[in-house]
Amino acid sequence: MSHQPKPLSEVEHIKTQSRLLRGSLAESLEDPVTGGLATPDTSLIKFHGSYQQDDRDLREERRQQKLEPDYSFMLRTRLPGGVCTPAQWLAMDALAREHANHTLRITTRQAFQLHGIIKDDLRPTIARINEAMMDTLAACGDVNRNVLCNPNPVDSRVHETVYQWAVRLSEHLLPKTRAYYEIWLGKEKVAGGEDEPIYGPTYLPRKFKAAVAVPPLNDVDVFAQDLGFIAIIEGDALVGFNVSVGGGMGATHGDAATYPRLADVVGFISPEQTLAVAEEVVKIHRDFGDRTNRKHARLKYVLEERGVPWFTAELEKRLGFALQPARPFAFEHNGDRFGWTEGHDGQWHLTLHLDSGRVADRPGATHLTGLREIARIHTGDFRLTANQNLVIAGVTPEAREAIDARVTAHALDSFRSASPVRRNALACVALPTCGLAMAEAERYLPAFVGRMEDRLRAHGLQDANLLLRITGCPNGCARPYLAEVGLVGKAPGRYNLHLGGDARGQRLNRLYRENIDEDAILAALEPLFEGYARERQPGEGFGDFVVRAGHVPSPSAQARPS
Ligand code: SRM
Ligand code: SF4
Repeated sequence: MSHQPKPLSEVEHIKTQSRLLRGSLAESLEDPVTGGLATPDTSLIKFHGSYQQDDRDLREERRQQKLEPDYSFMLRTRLPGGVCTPAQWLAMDALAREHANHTLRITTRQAFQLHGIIKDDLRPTIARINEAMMDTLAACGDVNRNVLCNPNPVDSRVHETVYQWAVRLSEHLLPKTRAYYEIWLGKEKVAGGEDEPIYGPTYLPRKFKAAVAVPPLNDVDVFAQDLGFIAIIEGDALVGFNVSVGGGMGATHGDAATYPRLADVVGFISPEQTLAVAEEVVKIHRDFGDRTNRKHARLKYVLEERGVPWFTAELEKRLGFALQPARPFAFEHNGDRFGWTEGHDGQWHLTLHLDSGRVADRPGATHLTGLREIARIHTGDFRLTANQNLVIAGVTPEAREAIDARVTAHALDSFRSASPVRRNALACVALPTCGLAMAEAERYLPAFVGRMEDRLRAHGLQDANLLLRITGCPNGCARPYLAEVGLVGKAPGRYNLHLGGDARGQRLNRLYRENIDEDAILAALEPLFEGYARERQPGEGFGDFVVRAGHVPSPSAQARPS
């Protein structure tokens, strides 16, 4: 019997025929008959940093009225390491008010998202982002995404060096097609000769994510990434990076062939080898990733199925040199450090907490206005954190008072009063914009945290530094499988409860209860909080406790897939 090769997934054909990401995007944008795009262009626009969405709160009503869905577009910036200037902040703020839904969203990959842009406003919005010296190219799509970097250059000058590597990585792995500049910025069409030397004409089988971490902080959750660079610092100098590969969070309910996976550390490299290593890891994904099934196409499945020794040998063959043995490193935490911290040069940095990274003006909490006012007087920069928070960085001692006054006036000071569980919590966007959401996340987080705080307080655990992450579906955009308590949306009002992450981003949690509502979640947590209050060891986190006490299996007993 002849063995039939599996057919390529639909998106592979769209990429092949797209003429390096052009498709009929230009025509779709001009089409006055619909607020949406032609179907193939909805895949291609992702590579340009945008998603076509519709307001899911209005979907049923519009269907009944026989109207097309209320189409609008989400736009995501590429912002390596999440660093932007006050002028860039002001540009994003103006676009949020003029063309989007009057909010800015700081994402779990240190980028800005705008929501609710209508089709006709896409071009002017993208043009202004580019005028502000940012872009949206490769913010989504089957390419290397925004490169994460530890955002807080407080400890030493080495952080600046490391950040520069994140920028270089992002630039090196950018698609080379001119399509972005033609379609959005009106640049002249290129007649032939264009090439994608790293990606080739069909790009990657799936998205690819890279991060640079600086121990002891793992705020970028480096083991959730396809490719990680863990800075090894001796004295005050960057001597190189440990390289990690094959992490990822996404899974599909009920499909055991999909699962979250922690990256493996495969070796150590010197700084000047960084770009070559990144390029070859990307090319291994390009050549070996599964192009027949998008749910099975991430690099993590190549690692899992072919094995780490195979991967390392393939990488070294392509590089023409061997990786050195990995150097020792230790992570202490994957959260942010809130409040004011003093940097090596006498400058100050203020980390603010923002609920799910949403910057909006709400009654009594005028965050959008407050940050606009701060951006107008700030002379340093802003750093978006991978935990959806914001650092006002590089503040002179004299300027602190003026910043503090605005922080207080606009109720941006929840980092002072909020409980640790609220400050650390993450929630993905979910409803109403995310087309894949099965349950609420961002809109649900404040109420759920409130009920959890009540239960923690009842057990004297109000100061517990517990890490909660909620997502509206199993794709894992808030990295819920690394949380001590993870809620993963299953259906409206119902979640899978995962327990046992370690607050250092080094242990996956486990499914503890399936498809339960809020009351059942709190009931399941109640005896665990009680046991934690009674039996915890000094300094022991909740995730470590539930593993030690045997409520979830220890990692050595974990079988994959979960
Ligand atoms: Fe995500 C898809 C939002 C970080 C794994 N993600 C989506 C989409 C675009 C939904 C869609 O495909 O239609 C969501 C848009 C919602 C909206 O309305 O804005 C979305 N993802 C987000 C953001 C905004 C969540 C947030 O609250 O911050 C994050 C944007 C990051 C950025 O700036 O680039 C975001 N997504 C992540 C992360 C975390 C990370 O990268 O560290 C993950 C898990 C890590 C990983 O990739 O394994 C993640 N997103 C996914 C997946 C699952 C991919 C997979 O391997 O199966 C999807 C679904 C997909 O790609 O088909 C997805
Ligand atoms: Fe949407 Fe699911 Fe990602 Fe949440 S985790 S933003 S619901 S894709």
